[in-house]
Amino acid sequence: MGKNLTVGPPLPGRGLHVTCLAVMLLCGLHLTVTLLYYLDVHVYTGLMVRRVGSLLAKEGLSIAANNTGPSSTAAPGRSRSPPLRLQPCPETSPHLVGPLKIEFSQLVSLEGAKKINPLVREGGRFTPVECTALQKVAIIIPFRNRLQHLNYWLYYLHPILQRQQLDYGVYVINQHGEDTFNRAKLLNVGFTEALKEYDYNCFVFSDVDLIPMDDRNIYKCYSQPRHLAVSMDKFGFRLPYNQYFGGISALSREQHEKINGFPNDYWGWGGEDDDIYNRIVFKGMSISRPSNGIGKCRMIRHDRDKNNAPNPQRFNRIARTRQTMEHDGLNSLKYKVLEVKKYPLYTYVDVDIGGPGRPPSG
Ligand code: UDH
Ligand code: NGS
Repeated sequence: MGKNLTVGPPLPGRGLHVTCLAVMLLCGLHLTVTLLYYLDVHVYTGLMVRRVGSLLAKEGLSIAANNTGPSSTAAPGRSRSPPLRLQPCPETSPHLVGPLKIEFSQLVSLEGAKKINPLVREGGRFTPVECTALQKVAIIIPFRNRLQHLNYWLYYLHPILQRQQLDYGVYVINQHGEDTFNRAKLLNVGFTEALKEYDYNCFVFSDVDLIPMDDRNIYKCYSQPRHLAVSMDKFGFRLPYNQYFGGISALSREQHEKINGFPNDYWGWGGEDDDIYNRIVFKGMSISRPSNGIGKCRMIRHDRDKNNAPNPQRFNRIARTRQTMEHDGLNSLKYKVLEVKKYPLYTYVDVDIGGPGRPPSG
């Protein structure tokens, strides 16, 4: 009898049993891995959202309403790359506060601007951690000798741009030397240099002395080129004329390339923005604008700059945009970068763009 007591069933049955056991083991393993993965992503995302949410609620939003940025030095998400499964940010950011109090009675230091923007990374980069930004925006500022204006700009704009949930970078393009200023060429340089660093798909071109008075004026791109400085204090909060495209504008990479960028040949003050307007219209596009209320901006008052006298050729030039735009623009842009420096709140590009009748060095 004892001899007949076998441990398992006869051979064919035992084979089946082993297969069943193996399948069950595999299923168990699969379940465990799925569970671990699920827990990791969700616990981590949850933590991040809660951390950022409380940061924004506690510090960012309340202080932002007073026109400053978050004051905590904690920087969620910096030590670890963002989780893989972030949702796209909503069309309208929940952090916007609307009208803002903008004033220039007290001087602002770079240190002050830095302190209130602890989440901005070196070079003036920011990426929301709670969602995937809808656009990658390079903000390009033409610049020379306006440091105090730049401090105000950084102080006011960084908190606004963060509340707008943009993946953005700030590029200050400094015209080296004393030649006549050339705003539009500097903007072309900014477009080209920013693209060397990151796959930006939207470009906001802003004068250094213009601050929006409402954070619903979003620094992003639309299906048509966007004009943002529609209602400036110096013009009595109205457009000076219908075709006005100066101050702050936004073009997607495609829109900018479609018009061959901006003209390189407007030396001195005036007309380059009208040329850009012409280019847009000649390529069959139109201008999109926020409402007058949302598009309110303040300009920092200043005297006329040195080496930026009104350009006597500007009227002749804007009369010929249709012809010149084909060969003057991104396809003829020549310059020499002398230095790229990463500051905490912006990337500084010092550039030789030449002068009227003088090609760039090198
Ligand atoms: N810019 C500089 N440095 C200069 C000249 C211009 O940084 O020397 C930049 C700056 O970003 C400025 C932008 O280029 O905001 C446009 O400059 P602009 O001179 O064309 O326009 P803005 O409206 O001044 O600043 C116009 C002349 C103001 C005369 C005022 C007399 N009360
Ligand atoms: C127009 C200029 C634009 C300039 C606008 C506002 O006359 O370049 O005034 O200037 N066009 C020409 O001169 C052809 S502002 O008052 O901001 O200095 O942007």
